[in-house]
Amino acid sequence: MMSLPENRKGFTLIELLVVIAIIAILAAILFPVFAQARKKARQATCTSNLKQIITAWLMYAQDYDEMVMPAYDYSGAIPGYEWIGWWGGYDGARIVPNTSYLYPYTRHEGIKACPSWENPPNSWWGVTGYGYNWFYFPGNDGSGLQAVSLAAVRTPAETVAFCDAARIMYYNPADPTFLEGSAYIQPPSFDYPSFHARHNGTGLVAWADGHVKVEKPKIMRSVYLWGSTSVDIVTGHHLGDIDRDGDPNTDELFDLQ
Ligand SMILES: [Ca+2]
Repeated sequence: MMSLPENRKGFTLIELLVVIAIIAILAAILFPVFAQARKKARQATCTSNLKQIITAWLMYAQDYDEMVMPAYDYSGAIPGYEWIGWWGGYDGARIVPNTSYLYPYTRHEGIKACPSWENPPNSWWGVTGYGYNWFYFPGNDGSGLQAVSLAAVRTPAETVAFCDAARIMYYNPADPTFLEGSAYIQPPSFDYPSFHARHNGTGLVAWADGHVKVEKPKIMRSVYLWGSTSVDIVTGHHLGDIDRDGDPNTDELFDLQ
């Protein structure tokens, strides 16, 4: 009968432990890489969503004599609640996405959701991701939302149309720092930072010329929301403004100039 040579004893406990340790070290190195890759994939989906939205927005303007898409003002629906939206009409109970201005061009409700939005969204009213530059685009002369011509936008490549957006429900007595999605983005002068940097500290912006780009949120005030919310709460939620000149009183990337 053949017997195994003396030097073939199988693994010793030490060898086994070393192998396990190496596997653990490799896993520790690779798992963050996988997580990073997942984040990047989500950002790519988000970029694609915004690209479809801004393309549909430009197509809408082409079909309506160069007048840009208006916004819906549902503020009367809940007394005291400021509520502007763009992805559907309100039927008295909820937002109906397939009635939105852009739906004939997108034919897909899913593009309104950012895959990196992890908070439970108030999706029944459709606030799951992207805010519209509602103040300058539909235009507001104090008497309500007004139509604006695409030709009135002097620098489309430097004018925000849509972006990752969320907002602090500062007047929610149960939790004054509760974050919810926002279907509108406020310009810096509103003192209501709602640009949401949910992709590794950056957020995505769709500009009026049709391109989509990452931006870093700007913090330009010492307190926010009319002096009642600390910078820590704002930055803790990854919120900020989109701005170029560092002056919170000018809306150079939002106004039509
Ligand atoms: Ca500014």
